[in-house]
Amino acid sequence: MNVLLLSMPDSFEHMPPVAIRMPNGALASLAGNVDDHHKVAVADLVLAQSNTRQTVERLVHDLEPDVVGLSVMTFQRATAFKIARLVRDLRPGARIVVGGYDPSLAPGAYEPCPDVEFIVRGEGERTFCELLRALETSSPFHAIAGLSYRSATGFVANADRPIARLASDPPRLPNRGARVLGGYTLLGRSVDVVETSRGCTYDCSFCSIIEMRGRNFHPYPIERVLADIADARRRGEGTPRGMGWEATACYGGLLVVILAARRLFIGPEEGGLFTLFGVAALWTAYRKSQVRRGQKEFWLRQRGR
Ligand code: B12
Ligand code: SF4
Repeated sequence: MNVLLLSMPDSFEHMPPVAIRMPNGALASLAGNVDDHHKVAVADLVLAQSNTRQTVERLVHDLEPDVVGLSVMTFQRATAFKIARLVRDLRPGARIVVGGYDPSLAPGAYEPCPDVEFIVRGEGERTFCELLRALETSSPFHAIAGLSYRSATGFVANADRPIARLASDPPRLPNRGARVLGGYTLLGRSVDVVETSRGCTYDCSFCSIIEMRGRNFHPYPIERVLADIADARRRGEGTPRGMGWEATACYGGLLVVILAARRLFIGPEEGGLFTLFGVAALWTAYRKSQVRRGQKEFWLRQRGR
């Protein structure tokens, strides 16, 4: 089957696309874990913010997807509905699946969007793989854990899928080769993401992670992390050198500029803030020197710690 996986174009607050255009690691992970005979394409629409409609039209036209998957965070829900509608208009026979934080945490919110037929709740690799098998063989959906599927009376929610045991039974590596758009950058440098663990043992009030998967922590085996880094490097989207610390460095520099501007235009800052910026500047200089000495760093995508 032809499968098109889309992340939403919306960015928010401290993630303006001029500074950060990250690949969605979840979609590459899903692409790497479906059966090999499927033709999967991943498109991060944050790379097409200014021409989202045209990009979706082109992708649907060129790739003729049988299944379209949308990865959605809460603040992206309205966009997801619009994109689902657009896909439905362009390709009425495509089966539309949503996954990610918003559909997992608020599946009921998708009842009024008739274009969405399936919700993958929680971790998606296995559920999505089994859904594709069921669609391909016209099998029933009721035995697929973690799936909600639309019936005449609304969504039917199957049992939850247990959390993946990453140490003993990790998903296969992400398929970065499935990406069909390019230009991922962090502060002007190419970037990629590598997953080291899932879950968290904390419970910050603003964070959805405990609600999403419970309070737990699962690291990948280190060999798997190294293989993933090697794959990211081979694919060439990210240059695994100094990336994480460049971010620190640039933020530090930015803070100093903001401080200077505020002192000039607003007046002296309080001592605490001044100290904070001073520490940031020192940290910046320290990390910059390490990067210059060739220290290799990555933007590690880690759920929790
Ligand atoms: C790493 C991370 C980032 C990285 C993203 C790296 C990347 N692009 O991959 C960066 C720093 C860029 C980032 C940015 C933001 N993030 Co963030 N981020 C996380 C973090 C720590 C891990 C997410 C992750 O990669 N998990 C690993 C992957 C494999 O798991 P997953 O994403 O859950 O995907 C699985 C399932 O959800 C499902 N799935 C997901 N999509 C789909 C789609 C389909 C079709 C299917 C079938 C399944 C499916 O299957 C996947 C594989 O198992 C989480 C918090 C946490 N501890 O988990 C917050 C989190 C996801 N971020 C969040 C937010 C709010 C943001 C920002 C909006 C912050 C901001 N203020 O700007 C921006 C949005 C940027 C953007 N436009 O996408 C929220 C989302 C909350 C919500 N309810 O929607 C979280 C949950 C933190 C929180 N505060 O609660 N983030
Ligand atoms: S993932 Fe980060 S923000 Fe969320 S509960 Fe854990 S420590 Fe807090």
